[in-house]
Amino acid sequence: MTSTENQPARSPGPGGAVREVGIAVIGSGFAGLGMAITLKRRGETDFVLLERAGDVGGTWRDNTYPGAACDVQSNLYSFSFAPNPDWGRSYSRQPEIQAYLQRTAERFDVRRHCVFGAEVTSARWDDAAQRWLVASTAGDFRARVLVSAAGALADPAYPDIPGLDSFAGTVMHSARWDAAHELSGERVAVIGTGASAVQVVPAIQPVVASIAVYQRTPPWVVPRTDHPVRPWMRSVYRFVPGFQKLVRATLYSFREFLVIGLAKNQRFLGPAARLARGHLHRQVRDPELRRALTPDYTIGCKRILISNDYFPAVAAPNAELVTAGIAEVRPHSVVTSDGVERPTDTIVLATGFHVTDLPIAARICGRDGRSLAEVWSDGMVSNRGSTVAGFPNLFLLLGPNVGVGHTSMVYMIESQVAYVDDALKTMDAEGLAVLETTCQAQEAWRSLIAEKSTGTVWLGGGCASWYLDEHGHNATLWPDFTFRFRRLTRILDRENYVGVPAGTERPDVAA
Ligand code: N01
Repeated sequence: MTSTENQPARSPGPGGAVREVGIAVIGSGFAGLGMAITLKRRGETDFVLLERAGDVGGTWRDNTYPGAACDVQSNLYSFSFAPNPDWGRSYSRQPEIQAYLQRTAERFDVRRHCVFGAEVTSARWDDAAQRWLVASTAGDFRARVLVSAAGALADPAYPDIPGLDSFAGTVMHSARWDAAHELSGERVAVIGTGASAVQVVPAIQPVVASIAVYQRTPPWVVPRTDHPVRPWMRSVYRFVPGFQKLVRATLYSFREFLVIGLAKNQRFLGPAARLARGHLHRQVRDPELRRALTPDYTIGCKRILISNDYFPAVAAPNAELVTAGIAEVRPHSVVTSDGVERPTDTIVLATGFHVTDLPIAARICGRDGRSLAEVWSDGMVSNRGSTVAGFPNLFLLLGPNVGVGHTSMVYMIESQVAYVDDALKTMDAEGLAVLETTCQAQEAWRSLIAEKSTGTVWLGGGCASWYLDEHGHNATLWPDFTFRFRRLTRILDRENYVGVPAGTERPDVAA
């Protein structure tokens, strides 16, 4: 797709004229920026990033709760083409990651392709025009190609707890934090004990009057080997970039070993379980509390959490771990199923995101008018987590079965971006107006995922998790080594696609 346009992104012109673009990318988090930078680096400029918020950053812009940090080391959780020698800590906190994304967007000059305040409300494939018609809160676009980089951790999930709407105090989701709200001296309820909760609880416990942590399922928690990066080490990274690459490769390889236990043979998870049990033992003295914090499922079935201060925070004198289920919320309290009523000023919902029921899926409609959500009602299907039959010229970043819990999502994003970029180059090279994957390719991919998922800890580890869809299928995780995913997405599997040359009609494809 050669560039025909080289101008700053802007909302549609006066009168709401529809703007023509080559490629419309939804979202400007790691995935959207990675796509944009890749396009830019090869000279493509006819694209826009449609961003519903007012800045780039995605989940790292939105998750500003106290204690928000990454649980993958920054030398790995960053773009391979934009290493940062200046990370202040081995595991960076949210402000530093967000600043990195902002800086990277500036450095590669992709900000001028961003249309901020552009929430995509619908995207419809027009088969006659061979274009995506994209409606957004900042105007309408006609795009030859649509890339959804909306992400899986974009839309907070709010729990369906009776009476929650009637609560008279403040209710905040961890991903929609209200920094202006003063928590000091308050009685706070935190609902959920996932990756967000184990970060927010220790960050607020010292300032609140009391904190009740409502736990449905205890997480496995291992120590966090976080440390500041010394100035001399930053100098080494700056002047010997090869060394930082080596550190990155070492971190990557070390984390990949976990896949052996998670996806191949759960016996190899033994050392991780012992590490987590020892951590709990050292940090929590009270046997009853320890018991309540001990998971009864195999480690890795849910995301393994890393924290040095979660257990001490829960064991603090002003904290209480509540294991009874929440029966209802009243205007000034939370009531559990055992009848205990705890007066509460603020409720923090650390209850996660819509992952297997992505809201964006309901807004993207394919060739037959059905939305992705409708097509996926029996389970999310795709070819390589990137394309879906019936949705021509649509590419998904962070689509089905691309998630990972053990390593950096940025690695997966870069793998997918390379795949999408190769697809776009193939379209240009072959003069294709339309590229669409086949149902057969999708079925083959579904079988591959099912086969690889068999015997993994995510299916057999004895827990319920958002990794699985309502049918109990692995809908979100890549169930193998990530280098295998990279190999499968290195170039476009052209044989799995139907291409329609410009100026011709699409041939019928057997379902
Ligand atoms: O959300 P979660 P999260 N009543 O879905 C509980 C990423 N992340 O925001 O386990 C009571 O993991 C639920 O209980 P249960 C990372 O990918 C990354 O913490 O279902 N409880 C669980 O404890 C992560 O995986 C970083 O029984 C309810 C919790 O809420 C993803 O974000 C940092 C409930 C939800 O946990 C999501 O993590 C933070 C209800 N009705 C997050 N509904 C990094 O460092 C839900 N729960 C990269």
